[in-house]
Amino acid sequence: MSATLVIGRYSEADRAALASAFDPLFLTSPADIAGLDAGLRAGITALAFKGHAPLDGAAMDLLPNLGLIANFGVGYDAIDVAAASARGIRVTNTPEVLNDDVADLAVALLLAQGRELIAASDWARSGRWKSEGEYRLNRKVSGGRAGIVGLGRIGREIADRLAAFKMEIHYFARSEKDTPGWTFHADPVSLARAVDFLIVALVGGAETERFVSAEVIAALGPRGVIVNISRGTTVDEAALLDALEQGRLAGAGLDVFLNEPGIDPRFYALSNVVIQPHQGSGTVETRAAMGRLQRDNIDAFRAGRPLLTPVN
Ligand code: 8YV
Repeated sequence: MSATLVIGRYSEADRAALASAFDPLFLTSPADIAGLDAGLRAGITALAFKGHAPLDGAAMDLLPNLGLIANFGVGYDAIDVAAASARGIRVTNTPEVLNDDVADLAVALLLAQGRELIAASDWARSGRWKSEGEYRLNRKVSGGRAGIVGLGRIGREIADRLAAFKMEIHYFARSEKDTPGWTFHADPVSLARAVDFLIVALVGGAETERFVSAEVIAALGPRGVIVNISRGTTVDEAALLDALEQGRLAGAGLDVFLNEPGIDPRFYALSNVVIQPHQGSGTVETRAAMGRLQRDNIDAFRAGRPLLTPVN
């Protein structure tokens, strides 16, 4: 027997598509695997994974015949890929199909923060526009200096969009790219010093933990704004909160946090932070494409064909 296990919270449409394609077993979190009986566990060869709860070697050991973990998401930092490789388990993700949506949200966060869209909307809705007049002046974004931390697939989409906003484009990446007119910085402190708006588009995981450090935040300075659409781990969140509270940073636009969804309540008290509930890829269209790619990888694995988007 060769069964598929599905872990995570899926939309109705994805759940239905997974059910009709694989007749799988559904669980909410990796912690639930231990509750399955040993016979069921031994029959599982493919796992459709979604979410940010850690999937480690101990969980994999509970599934002795597992051959594939198909992740729903481009970021696979929740999965211990080294542990999977050591057990001969292949891992796939869903790159490319979400680039546009995540880049769109980064631009939206930048504009919402600079133009104070949330507070200005409240001003109109609450009747203050009518009783008190014009909303206060805010901050111009077009023509400013943007720094992209991580010029991968999503970072490049963000940079292309910001170039259309007549922004000066600076970036940090592991190596200089062929991007005429954009300025490469080999170190993030130098990047932060050169710009007003810092947009974080790094991959998650141990290697990039607190990459946007207290030193980077200090280099950005009191006119600086940080936008993060990557992972909460990539920014030193304690340093970010301190700087925002003490006026050493102008503001932030954040789609990702540590300990989602139970984020640090200090964020809620900050009117200069635009908060989004990790919804970068959260459109009907993109989530459908991500689900399709996840299922196509499982189909390929089951048929013995090359995986579409392998990670290891
Ligand atoms: C999540 C994401 O995967 O693709 C990623 O890396 O962060 C998101 O698209 C999605 O929310 C499912 O958990």
